[in-house]
Order: sequence, then structure tokens, then C-alpha cells
Amino acid sequence: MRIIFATHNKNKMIEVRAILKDVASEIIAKSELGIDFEPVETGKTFAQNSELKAVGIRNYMQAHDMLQDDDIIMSDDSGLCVNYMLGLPGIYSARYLGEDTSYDIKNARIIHELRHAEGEERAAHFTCDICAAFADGRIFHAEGLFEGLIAKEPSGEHGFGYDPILYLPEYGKTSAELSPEEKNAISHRGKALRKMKELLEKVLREDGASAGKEAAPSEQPFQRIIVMSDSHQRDENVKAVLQKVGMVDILIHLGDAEGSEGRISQYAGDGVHCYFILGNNDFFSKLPKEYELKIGKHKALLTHGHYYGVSMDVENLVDEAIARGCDIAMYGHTHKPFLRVIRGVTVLNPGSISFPRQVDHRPSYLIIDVDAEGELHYKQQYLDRY
Ligand code: ITT
Repeated sequence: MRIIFATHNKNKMIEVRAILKDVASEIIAKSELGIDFEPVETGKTFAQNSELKAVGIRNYMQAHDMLQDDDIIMSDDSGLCVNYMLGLPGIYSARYLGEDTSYDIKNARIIHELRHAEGEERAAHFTCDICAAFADGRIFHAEGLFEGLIAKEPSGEHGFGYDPILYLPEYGKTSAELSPEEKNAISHRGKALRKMKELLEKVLREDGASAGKEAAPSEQPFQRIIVMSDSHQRDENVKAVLQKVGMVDILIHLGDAEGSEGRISQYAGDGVHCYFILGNNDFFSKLPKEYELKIGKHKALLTHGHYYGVSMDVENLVDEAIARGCDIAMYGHTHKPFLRVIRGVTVLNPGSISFPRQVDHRPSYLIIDVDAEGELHYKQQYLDRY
């Protein structure tokens, strides 16, 4: 298993390798794979930006046939948030006063901004959000904070960036006066990386694969479910997928089959329970708008999603799932695969089986294997035809 870390910063790579060395057999900087693609950081939060970077590189690798099935693409976004400056420079830390402005000038300016602030008014922290984007579509985040006060004078030679002005009262030093080892032990990035390490170990254990080792041969699932959406009458891909997957117990179609329900049920075969949901293009159809389905130990809300504004974000859908006691929310409509746990709800979109809109434009669907304990195992899948 490889971790590909999206950074140019050599110091970060040293830290990442030291902390994650037991999780993956290879930890590689994206430049070592010859990737010079730079996703644009248009997010409004550290988490949005770290995700834009990780997912952007994952999609790039997928589109250039560089992605291996068990790759994890990771990136972080960090910065200094100063309370007195309403959280600035925050996500703009690297760009504050201009990318090429020296940190002597940036640091002097922040100290000047706080010339009337005293004591706790000088509170500030570094934040770091790390995002791990799995090749199969799953996304995980871990966050770390490093709190202190803005110093009245810059001090210290270690570290970089804003380290000389973050004063740590309990050490009586600035962050730049700590040795690299001391800083890594308490820093935002160190904390976020250690949290990410724990998270990955748990996820990989659950996946049946421990760090760097081969996955145990997967047991026969108790029940297999195929989830697809937005076929829009282009059914040859549905047929190809069902042939490729073989026997399934349940087929879920999350809308916009546009009248092909009968044909799709036929492709699925006798004895397969098919659930079709009404999409925004299923005019004059009597399909249910939504459906609540018990799967293993869990309860899923099935919807096309357009009523919940899923093209913007999935927050309304998550609210609705929680209100209904569902811990899974499935939707379609956006034609983009999505798989994430948000506020305890597993939110998923299989993408479109016929008209994909994600960067690499591969038709996609999702397999859910239900094990004998009623636990669910999700696999985002793609069809290599267009
Ligand atoms: P990559 O995006 O290539 O990883 P970067 O150095 O720009 O490298 P970030 O986006 O994570 O990394 O950090 C943005 C800025 O936040 C960075 O340029 C510093 O000004 C500041 N910063 C982040 N972590 C810091 C730390 O540990 N010490 C001092 N300044 C830090």
C-alpha cells in the first residue's frame, strides 16, 4: 500500500514519514511520481482545501492511469489563526501580504496589528487539517491545533513561517525556539498526523488489511447489494456492470432510470429485489420519491437528492437522515461518486453508471457487502468503458 503525500515541503515529508512509517510500505511525495499538477485551493476552510488537494491529485492519478487500488492520497492544509485578527491570516497564511513577502515582514506586521492587545487577547493557534483520499473514493480527515500567544518580538531560529511569533507560555519559548523534535511532539501537524495514523490503522484493520500487508481473502458476503444511479435510458452500461458483478441480492437505483426500470430488473435477474427511486427526470412515473431500507444492522434513506440541494452540499440530506433515524443516506443526481461519514451518517452517491461527471469521467457504481454480523463494507467501483 502506498501513501502519496501532496506537498512540496521537504520538512513536512520528513515528519510524515516519521509518523506514518508503520502504516504504509511506501510514503511518497507527489513530485517523486513526477506529478506537477497543482489543484487550486478555492476552499473557505482548511478542511476544504486539504480535501481539494488530495482529491485533485487522486483524480489526476486516476485519469493518468497512475492510481493503484489501495493507494491513499494525502494532503494537509495549515496556517496561523490570530483571534485579535478575527482568525486571519488563517487559510491565507501562505498568501498573507503576498506569497513572496518575507516572513520577517509578515511577522512584524502581525505584531504591529496586535500592538494594543494584551494577555489573552493575543491568543493564536496553528491549525492543521489532513485529508486522506482513498483510491476507492473514501475520504477521511484529522485535525490538530497548536495554541499559544502572539509574541511581542519574533524569536528563535528553528522551524519556518510564523514559528518565531507563536509564544508558548508553558515552555517560556516561541515555537521557533523549540527543537524540531520538541515541536513535532506538540505541533498541530504532529497531532493531526498521529490522529490520522490511528484512524488509518482502524480503517485498514476493518478493511481486513493491516499496514503494508496483503488483505486477507475476503469471505463470501452474507448479502451483496449493487447501488447505481442516473442511467438515463443508456442501459448498456447497466447490463455490462451486472454481468461483471455476477450475483447480487439487491439492486438499488437512485433515480433517473427514465422508464428503463423493467429492463434493468430483467438484467438483474430473477429473485433480485430491485428498489427504484424517483429522479428529477422520471416524469409521469409512480416510483417512490424516497424509501427507507433496513440493511444489515443499519437503516438507509434512499433518495435522488435534488430536494435536498445535493448539488451544493449534503448537509440538508444528513439532517434529514438523522431526523429519520437513518445512519446511511444514499443519493444520486450529481453524477459524481461520493462516500463519506458525516456526523455519524454514511453518505454515499454511486455516481452515474452512464453519464459520469467527475474529473476522470468513468461510469461508476457501488457495491455494499453485508457480512454475517450485519456490518456493511462499501466498495466504489468503475466500469472501464465510456
Ligand atoms: P504545501 O502546501 O506544499 O504542503 P505549505 O508550506 O504552503 O506547503 P501549508 O499550506 O500547510 O503548507 O501552510 C500554509 C502556511 O501556514 C505556511 O506557508 C506557513 O506560513 C504557515 N504554517 C503552517 N504550518 C506552520 C508551522 O508549523 N510553523 C510555521 N508556520 C506554519
